[in-house]
Amino acid sequence: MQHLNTLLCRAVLGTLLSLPALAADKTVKVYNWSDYIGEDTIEKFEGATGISVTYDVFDSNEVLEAKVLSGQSGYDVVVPTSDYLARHIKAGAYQKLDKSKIPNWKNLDTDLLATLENYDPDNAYAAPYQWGTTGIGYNAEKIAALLGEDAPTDSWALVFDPKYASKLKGCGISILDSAGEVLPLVLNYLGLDPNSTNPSDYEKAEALMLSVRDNVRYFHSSRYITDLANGDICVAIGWSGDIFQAAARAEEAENGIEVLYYIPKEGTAMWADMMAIPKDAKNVDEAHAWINMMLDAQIGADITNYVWYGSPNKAAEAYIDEEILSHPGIYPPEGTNLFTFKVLPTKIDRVMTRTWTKIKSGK
Ligand code: SPD
Repeated sequence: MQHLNTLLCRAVLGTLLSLPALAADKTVKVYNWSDYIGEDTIEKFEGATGISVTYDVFDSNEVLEAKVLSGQSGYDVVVPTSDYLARHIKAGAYQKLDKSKIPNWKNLDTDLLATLENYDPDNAYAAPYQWGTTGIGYNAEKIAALLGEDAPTDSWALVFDPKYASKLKGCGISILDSAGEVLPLVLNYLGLDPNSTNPSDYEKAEALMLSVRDNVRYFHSSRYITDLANGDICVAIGWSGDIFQAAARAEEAENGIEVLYYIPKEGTAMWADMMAIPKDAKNVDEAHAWINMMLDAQIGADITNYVWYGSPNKAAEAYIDEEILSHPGIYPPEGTNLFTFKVLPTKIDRVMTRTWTKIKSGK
């Protein structure tokens, strides 16, 4: 009898001990941009769903694309920008969303969804996550000290004109490390089509970039947040929310550095990053649960309130800080000079990649 009791106790204990293990069996693997989620978003998702999250980050579409197009991404949810998403859809890299598992879809801004149909007809494969612009972040005091009243802090000339860039070499200029992000901005600055399919336009962009190349401290797509905040660089071509995060970090550090962001008057890119489920996803229900939770009004607002990017979530606006909703750098006013990225022919992609390699190597 004693023996039987011991066995029963062990069995009950064994079952109890294995319960958390069972809960932890539900998992979702998410691959998102760095510095792009609320402080406690993952924790809240895990608490509400019992699904544990593996969360990895990247800082360029090119890096994400290599994984997704390999067909073995290893992730359940990834977040490409809309133009890359379109390419991936054509390559058959994603599965269609089951919207019956995303009741929060109703929270999305229908005008934005209509625009995004240019990349993903019927919004069949992806849900918008956040959107933003590409612009210039700068250290107000250093730029004023080096360029005085001449500082063109409303123009790409601050970086793309050697007259100014050469004076900023010492304090540090950084540029996003991506052909697809930067070459359209250069073409647009030159008065050319930012989505040009003419190879000779890329030669012009290359010539301009080589004329300022020596003044660029580095090409990188995430390091500039910390470096702007610390004063290790003074100008960055970067993404809106990242620059605002740099400004917030400097403010928190009380280091006397004021980081500002502007959308250059010549115009810039506006883009949206999209949540999609790769073909090789192993946890498809959990991926839908993740997407649904990101589209919750409060969670969506928490993300925007933390990362300072625009929200695609209309219902979230009730919870987004007024300072953000009325910020022209985050929600650009009507009439701001903005363009979107188009999907370019593969031949032009190759031209862009070659051009970028030459620019970076300085030859
Ligand atoms: N740190 C988050 C940055 C998100 C940037 N997405 C950019 C896409 C631009 N085409």
